Amino acid sequence: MVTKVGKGVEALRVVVTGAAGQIGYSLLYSVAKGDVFGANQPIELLLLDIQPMLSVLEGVVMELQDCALPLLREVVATADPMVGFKDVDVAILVGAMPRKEGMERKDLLAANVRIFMTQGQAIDKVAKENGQGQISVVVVGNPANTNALVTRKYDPSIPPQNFTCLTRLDQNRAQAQISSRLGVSHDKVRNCIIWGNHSSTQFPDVRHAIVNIDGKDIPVPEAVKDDSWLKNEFIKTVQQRGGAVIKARKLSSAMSAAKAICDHMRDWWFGTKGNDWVSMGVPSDGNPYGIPDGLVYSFPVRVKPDHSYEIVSGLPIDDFSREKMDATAKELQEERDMAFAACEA
Ligand code: NAX
Repeated sequence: MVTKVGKGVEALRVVVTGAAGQIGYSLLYSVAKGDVFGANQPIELLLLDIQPMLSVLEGVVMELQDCALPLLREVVATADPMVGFKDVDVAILVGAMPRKEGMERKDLLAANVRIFMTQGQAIDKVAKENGQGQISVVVVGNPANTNALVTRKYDPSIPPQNFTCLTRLDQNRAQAQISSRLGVSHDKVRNCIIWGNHSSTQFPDVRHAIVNIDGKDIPVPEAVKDDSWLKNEFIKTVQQRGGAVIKARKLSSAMSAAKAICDHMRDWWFGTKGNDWVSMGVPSDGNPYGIPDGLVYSFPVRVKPDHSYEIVSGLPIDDFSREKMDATAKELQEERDMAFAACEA
C-alpha cells in the first residue's frame, strides 16, 4: 500500500514499527507535522506492522492523508520489513510482542528476540548507509534495552552508537514529579537522570538535577529539602508509574510515550542545549561509570548538533547510587544472557 501525498525536495525516510498500535496512533501525527525533525523537513513515513493489522493501518494512512500535512510526502504501509526499512534514515521500533497471561520472562524475551533479530537483519540489508546519514534507531518496544541490543547484534554494518532505547518517558516522569513537588512549571527542572533498564529496577536520580526558581539555578536536593522522600517515595513513584497508568487506564502509557519518543528523537537530531543532558539508553561500552560493557544502559548524554553524543562523565557516585546502578546493570546482564541464548536456540 503506497500513498503519494506530494513531491519535492529530499525527504527524511522514517519508519515506525507497531504503527497500528496505540503509541503509533499518538506518535505519527507529531512526526508527520514537523514536531521532531523541524518545520522545514519533508517526511516519508513507512508504517510497519504485522499482516493481520494491515487493514487497521489502512485507516491510519487515511487519517494521515486527511490531516493534509504539508511536510508529509509519502506514506507506505507494509508488513514486510524489507519494504519497511528500505533506505530509511530513522527507525522508531515500537512494535513488540506483549506479555501474555502465563508467559514467563524468558518466553517474552525469546519472542521479542525473533522480532528484533529479523528487523536488525532487514536494517542491515536495506537501510540507508551514507556515512554521516546512517540510520538512527530508537527502540521503544519492551524489553526496550535488550531489544535494542539484539537489533544491534544483527546489524553489524551500522555503528553501535546508532542504536538507542527510550528512557525519556521515565526522565519526563521524574521531571514532572519534581516540578509538581516544588510547584514550578516543568521546564524549570532539568538534568534528571535515569540510570539503567527501562524497568522497575531503573534508578531515577535527581542529585545532579537543577531547578530554576525566580531566575536562580538551585540543586534539586537543596530545593526539595527532603532526602527521605527523594530516596524512597520519589524513586518508587517513577519506577512504578507505568503500572499505575495501566491500573487506572486499563491500557499502558501511549500519549506520554509518544511525546517522550518525540523528545528523544528531537534532541538526538538537533542536539541538547548548552551544558544540559538527557537520558538515553545507549551502548555501555567504555562508559565512565564502571557499568559492564556489552549492554544498552540508560546514561545521561550530551548530543552535538551533528547527532553524535557522549555519556556525561565525572558525576560523583555515592554508595546509595552505586548500589542502585549496579542492581539495574545486573538485571540487564541477565536479560542479555537469556536473549542471546534464545538467539542461538
Ligand atoms: P500496542 O499493542 O497497542 O501496539 C503494538 C503494535 O505492534 C501492534 O499493532 C502489533 O501488531 C505490532 N507488532 C507486533 N509485532 C510486530 C512486528 N513483528 N513488527 C511490527 N509490528 C509488530 O502496544 P503499544 O501500547 O503501542 O506499546 C508498544 C510497545 O511499547 C510495548 O512493547 C510497550 O511495552 C512499549 N512501551 C515502552 C515504553 C518505553 O518507555 N520504552 C513506554 C510505553 C510502552 O509501554
